[in-house]
Amino acid sequence: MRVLLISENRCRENLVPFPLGIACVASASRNAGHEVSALDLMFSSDPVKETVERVREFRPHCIGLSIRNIDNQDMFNSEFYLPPLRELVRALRAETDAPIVLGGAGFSIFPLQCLEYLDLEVGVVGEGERTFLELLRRLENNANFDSLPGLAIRREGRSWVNPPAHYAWPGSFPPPDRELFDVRRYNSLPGGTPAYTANLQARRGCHMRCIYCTNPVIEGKAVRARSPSEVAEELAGLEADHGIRYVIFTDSLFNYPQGYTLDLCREIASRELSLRWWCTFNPLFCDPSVLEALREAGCVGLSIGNESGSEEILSALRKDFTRRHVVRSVSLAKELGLRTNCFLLLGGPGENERTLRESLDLMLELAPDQVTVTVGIRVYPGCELETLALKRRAIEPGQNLLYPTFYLEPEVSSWIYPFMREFCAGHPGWVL
Ligand code: B12
Ligand code: SF4
Repeated sequence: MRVLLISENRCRENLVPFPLGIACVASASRNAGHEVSALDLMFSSDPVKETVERVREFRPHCIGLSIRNIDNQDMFNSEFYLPPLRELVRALRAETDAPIVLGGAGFSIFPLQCLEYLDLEVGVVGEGERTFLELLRRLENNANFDSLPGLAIRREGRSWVNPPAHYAWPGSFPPPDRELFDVRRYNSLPGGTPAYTANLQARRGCHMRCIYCTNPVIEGKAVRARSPSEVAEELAGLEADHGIRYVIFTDSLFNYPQGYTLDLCREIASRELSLRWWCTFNPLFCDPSVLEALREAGCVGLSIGNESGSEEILSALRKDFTRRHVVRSVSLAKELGLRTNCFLLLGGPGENERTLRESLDLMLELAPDQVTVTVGIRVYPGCELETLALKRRAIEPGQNLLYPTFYLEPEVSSWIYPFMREFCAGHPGWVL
């Protein structure tokens, strides 16, 4: 089949990521013998025009549309990304009868809401490779796909999601296609504005239970890691084949499990790459041997998801680690010369003036290179925060959370944002 795959992400907040997910779907589709055309709208000056032109040229039998971001997750400067996407879908519908299949991280959180908002029929929830191929096979054979695992369907007034059969990755799918979606366009070094960054994934899944987080919903709760040599080979290929100098790992828990992380770092170090990389670091699994191995393998910095410096808030968010873990992680990383970016997620359940002060004091004491601050927590369906927000009447039963919705503790809601804006302005390295 002729398959057109579109990455619609045009968000330039934070770092601008290579469209890794749809690049995975592209290589799986090509391997299965489909003719694939790729369209990355990040760099387009007129996305609708460019998309329509591509459809006329390529005449796809099926269109895959990846939705990474729904909004910018910023309570005080909220941007909702779906209205321009609706225009794009309308233009596609006017041009072709080819089925339009949705997928991606944002879509997987809100499958039925996205189908409704965009007035479409079908999408793939979670891991895309296998389900999308099976859907293509059934479309090609005019076969029924109503009960295909991993599909969300909306038709004739009914809508439903078929749970995925099981998660198949890793190792069973080919590495992402970085030619069709051209990774060379994502080759800035840190500090570039915006910073277009290449990326790589070694593991999927997270077994933790932080109350606000969608990762276990998107990727599943079981941590599944690829073979260290395969990941190191892919990293080496980014440097050798595409000239990439800097990479971010997308794994949510890069330092877990410890044995795997050590093996992976050893494999990467053995390739003697000049490329440098950055990853996440969870304070709960902090071990000096891991930090040393990371540095030896070319890691230059860590995103440390501490979120708070108050024991009470850490516990309310179910972070499963304490201040002691945070102190140890940041101190050890700094001793080893790794750059550190700590995160503060403020205004969640139980936040008050004292807990806020504890967080600020801890960050001032540890002095990481950057503190990234978020005020107000985005409420997502299926997360414990949703239940809590309902109980506290911060949201209404049945409220459509597709439209950016946040939890902000009433006790701090009137002053915390202006206070933090001023605080960050007065502290270099603090970003709100
Ligand atoms: C890593 C990450 C980042 C890194 C990216 C670094 C980099 N260079 O890649 C950083 C920290 C920079 C970042 C920034 C942001 N992020 Co972010 N990020 C993630 C994370 C953890 C992983 C994304 C990823 O690359 N996964 C790996 C790839 C392989 O998986 P995938 O894209 O999901 O693709 C698979 C499936 O979805 C599916 N699929 C994908 N496309 C398609 C298409 C079709 C047709 C089909 C069938 C299937 C399919 O198949 C793929 C392979 O199995 C996700 C959460 C998550 N677990 O998904 C959040 C996530 C995507 N981010 C999110 C957000 C909001 C942001 C920011 C806006 C935050 C901010 N204000 O700064 C920015 C936006 C950046 C930008 N310009 O786009 C939200 C999006 C939801 C929302 N509310 O919009 C998520 C879901 C986290 C969350 N809160 O739930 N992010
Ligand atoms: S915040 Fe991090 S550790 Fe917690 S559930 Fe999400 S990905 Fe896992």
